[in-house]
Amino acid sequence: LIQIEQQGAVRVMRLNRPEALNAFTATLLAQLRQALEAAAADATTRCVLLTGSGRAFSAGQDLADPHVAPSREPGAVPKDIGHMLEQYYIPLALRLRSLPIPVVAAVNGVAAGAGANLALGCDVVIAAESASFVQAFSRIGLIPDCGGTWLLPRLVGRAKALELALLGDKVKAAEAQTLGLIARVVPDADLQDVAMVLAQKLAGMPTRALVETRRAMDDAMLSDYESALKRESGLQSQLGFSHDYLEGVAAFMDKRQPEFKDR
Ligand code: LHQ
Repeated sequence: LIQIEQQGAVRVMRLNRPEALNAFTATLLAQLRQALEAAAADATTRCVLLTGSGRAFSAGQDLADPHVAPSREPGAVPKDIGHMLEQYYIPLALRLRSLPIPVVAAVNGVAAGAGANLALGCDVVIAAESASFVQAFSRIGLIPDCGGTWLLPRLVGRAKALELALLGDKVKAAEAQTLGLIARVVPDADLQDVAMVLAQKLAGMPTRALVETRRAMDDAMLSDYESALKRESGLQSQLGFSHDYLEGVAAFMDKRQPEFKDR
């Protein structure tokens, strides 16, 4: 259900259930998590590019999946759909956010529900002009999950976050960019190429510094200014001992291209 392709140091993961708009089943979610683990464990992979095949990035949880579909039989025992989050989505969202390499999301079409929020949790999110984002949860009586309640107000502020989450309307890529929900919009025909160039660029950069930047920013969201300054200093100390710092400064001084290799 996931197409995996290696292009140099970039591992492309393509959600591949196009007939169902790449809606998530337990199997697809397990495969995605496994693919992330494999990329994390492979020392030659320095960036992940996550995208979808067909006309959607992902329609979110597959609502026909027996794990979550409420039974319509009278007297049927209701399911605890929270299990699906505990067992599949939370570990996946945590792994995406803690991966030792950067993750680019190339949103090729509609991203709804968990599909939207998993994409928005990636490090750099770019989208095709025809892509869109839908906080579909409220439409079916749920709240934003996969980090939506955390991500949305941080990305776009409380007023817009609540508007997006309460109304559950489709937001086009251009508006998503204006709001600060995503980084960049590109013409449909260019999405895969632009995403690959971006991913290759990140793959050639000092991976540890990139990953610590992500972590420091996430941590800073929860802390005061002085604590953030001190955490930056602690991380800077560690990075100062790294090969990539030595190499980066040496290459700058020698006016040559650096060769980064830490991970
Ligand atoms: C679908 C789906 C879908 C099944 C389209 N499932 N079939 C976590 C854990 C526990 C519980 C619940 O949730 C979660 C997290 C979540 O992700 S909750 C949110 C789940 N997702 C949604 O509610 C989105 C539902 N889908 C839509 O709103 C629309 O389909 C979108 C906006 C994605 C696309 O709209 P259109 O481009 O107009 O396509 P469409 O609606 O015509 O869909 C095409 C087909 O895909 C259609 O089937 P059909 O047999 O008529 O061709 C849809 O029923 C099916 N489909 N999403 N999530």
